[in-house]
Amino acid sequence: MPANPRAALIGTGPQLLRPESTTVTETLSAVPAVVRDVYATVQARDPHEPEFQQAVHEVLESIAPVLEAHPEFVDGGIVERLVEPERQILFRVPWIDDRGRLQVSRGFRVQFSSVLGPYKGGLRFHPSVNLSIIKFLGFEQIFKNALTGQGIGGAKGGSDFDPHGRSDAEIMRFCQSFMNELYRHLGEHTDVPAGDIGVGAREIGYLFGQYRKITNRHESGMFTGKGVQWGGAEVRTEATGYGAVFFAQEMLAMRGASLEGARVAVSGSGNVAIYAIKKAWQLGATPVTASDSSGYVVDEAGIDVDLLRDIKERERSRISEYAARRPTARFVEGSRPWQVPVDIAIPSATQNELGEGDARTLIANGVRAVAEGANMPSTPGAVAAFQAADVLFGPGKAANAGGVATSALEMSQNAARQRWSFDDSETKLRAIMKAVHDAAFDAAARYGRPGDYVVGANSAGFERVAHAMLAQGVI
Ligand code: NDP
Ligand code: 2IT
Repeated sequence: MPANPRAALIGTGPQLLRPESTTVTETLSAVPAVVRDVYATVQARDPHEPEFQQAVHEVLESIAPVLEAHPEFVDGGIVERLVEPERQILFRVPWIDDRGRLQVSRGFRVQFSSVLGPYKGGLRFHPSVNLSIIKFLGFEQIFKNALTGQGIGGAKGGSDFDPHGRSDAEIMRFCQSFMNELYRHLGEHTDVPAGDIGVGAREIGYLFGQYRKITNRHESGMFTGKGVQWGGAEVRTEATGYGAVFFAQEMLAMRGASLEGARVAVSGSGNVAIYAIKKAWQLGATPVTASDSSGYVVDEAGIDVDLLRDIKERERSRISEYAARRPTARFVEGSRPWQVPVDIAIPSATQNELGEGDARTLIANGVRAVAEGANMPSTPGAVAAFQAADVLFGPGKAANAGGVATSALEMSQNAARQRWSFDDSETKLRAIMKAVHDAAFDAAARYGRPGDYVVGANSAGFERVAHAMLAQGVI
């Protein structure tokens, strides 16, 4: 093992995922000067936060027509306030590894906005986590959560702790230490975390258990994504991947098309990817790729989702193992799946994993729709290329909103001490994804950009947040 495994990972992982520069240099020519100044302030205040700047730039660029139609949002300082989190918590997470050595990780929770409800958003455990990543995710979460139409604010958190290769006992000790600090900032009416990269059912169990022990409260609605045996909602596990496929289906339906017979490229092989693959099969498509941080597999017979789950979820092994056990598949090391000719792409691994060059390859190969399962997986250049080529493009804020929307359903069930069936819950998810699609589609049309789901999702989410902020005064 290298002397500093975390430094080694930071050095290699992001390079694989940075297909091009994502530095944002464009001016925001269409927005009011005061909003351009807000962006300049963000750049000056947070110069070391490129992902946060990228996320802010995209939203500000999209909402120019909203600000023109609603001068009260500009006068009310909505944008100035939104780019500054309500609260940021940074903390030390000391823990002891299996060899008895002390390790110190860094913990984060950025509580961006509680204007629509308790702070809500996942926790990410990955060595690349830093304040820029958590702030970009928390900022996106404000508008995504507003778009769902449910009463949930926006937040994100996590740690630079790397769960890969750690024993269950190490994961548990880490989660307990993480919660020893974070518990005081959480609660079913205050802040309700869930999973994200590196945080699944196992981690949520340990985090919830420690919260319960420290507070002496079985407060089931303080975390979502819990096991279905102890307060978790049916369909929460499947919701983000299923929802992304439902969103693709809605976009295609606007053009009289469907998923039937389509070839689909999915990236990632975690929670979102696995259930996107499963739902794509159920709707008559053939998902042909999956990936992880080591490379991708292409399987012309279609991805065997049970085998993928065995390898990635149960064995926590590498994706190359899939090709080793499946004669129709091959493994391509150190690369992403965007060279494979497909009709539909569902990037479901991480931010900036699909660059402009990848987008051009997908377009040349005939891609018709892209639904983002991950948060901000497409770079700004890739988004522009898809839109210029008239490819249907569903941004993460809309396309992956099914996960957090089903978290809100879990909170409702916990509050009412009810349990809804799998089928009822999936029907609700299906309806929510249609409503999210329609809200984005309608807002795009209202603001003069028909078919532009980026403008539509950002505008519809922003409108809801801005009205609530104006009503609630200068907070
Ligand atoms: P998981 O941890 O379950 O899976 C993540 C997958 O992405 C793994 O295959 C992982 O590969 C790969 N990956 C992660 N980081 C990198 C990286 N730096 N480079 C290459 N591959 C990487 O996470 P989820 O499936 O939950 O999350 C995937 C995406 O979806 C994230 O962007 C997340 O923010 C977003 N999302 C998740 C929601 C949810 O409900 N879980 C809801 C909405 C969005 P490896 O195994 O090698 O690490
Ligand atoms: O990015 C996301 O929306 C999530 N990781 C899910 C958040 C949640 O609270 O369910």
